[in-house]
Amino acid sequence: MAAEAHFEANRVVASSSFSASPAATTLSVFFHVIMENDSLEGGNVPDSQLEDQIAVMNDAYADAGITWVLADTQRITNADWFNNVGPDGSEQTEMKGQLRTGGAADLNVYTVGFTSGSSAGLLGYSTFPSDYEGNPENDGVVILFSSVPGGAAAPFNLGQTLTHESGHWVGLYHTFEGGCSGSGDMVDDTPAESDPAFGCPTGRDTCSSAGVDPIHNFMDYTDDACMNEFTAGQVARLQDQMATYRGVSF
Ligand SMILES: *[C@@H]1O[C@H](CO)[C@@H](O)[C@H](O)[C@H]1NC(C)=O
Ligand SMILES: [Ca+2]
Ligand SMILES: [Ca+2]
Ligand SMILES: [Zn+2]
Repeated sequence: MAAEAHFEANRVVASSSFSASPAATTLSVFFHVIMENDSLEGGNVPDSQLEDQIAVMNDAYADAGITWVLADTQRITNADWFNNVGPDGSEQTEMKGQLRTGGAADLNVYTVGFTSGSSAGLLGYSTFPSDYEGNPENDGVVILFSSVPGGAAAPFNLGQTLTHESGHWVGLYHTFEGGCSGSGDMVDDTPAESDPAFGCPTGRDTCSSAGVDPIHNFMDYTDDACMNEFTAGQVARLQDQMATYRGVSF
């Protein structure tokens, strides 16, 4: 709520919108491939999969006015980070402190294994634009290495994990944020849903308010093959979030 109050008070309205010409801004992506060893199972994601990942992102964000460009890839062998890095804890502080590069508008992506402890089983996590100023070193997205296109994490291996996590990074909440009541995800054209949807449950409708659950939205928890949209309202929000907190103009 504090973040939303700050956003309302400081909102920079981006110049373009969903209905206007979409081409607008180009953002750099820095991949940090964290490996346990040199094998594919050890996290050594090939360049071809990273390039395919960027292509998936560019399809997803085509109507949002964002083009992603792969700026650099670095490969680091560190079994502790690969296995244990989570949203809390010393591994994350250490890893990002040593590796993060660029400024507020540069997307740093760390691919890891999430095999142990509190991180076990995660697909990914991200910071929000409004977090940047207070902790720039922590800014970025951490994803499961096998969630990229061609990875082993079916049904989450078509690259939509990074679409979803970068959705947070550009300022979007989950479509199920807040459940059925209140302002939910702060976006008017995403129907409210009570909790995350999994798989691809066509027709799911968990809130009595108008509209079926937005199961095809990138900000739900459905399978990669089920996700295919950001709404016009999400595009307006993310453009204003990026203008307000990351200095990006559209
Ligand atoms: C590399 O790491 C993976 C993942 O932990 C493991 O399954 C594999 O046995 C390791 N390979 C070698 C050669 O150490
Ligand atoms: Ca909504
Ligand atoms: Ca409904
Ligand atoms: Zn999420």
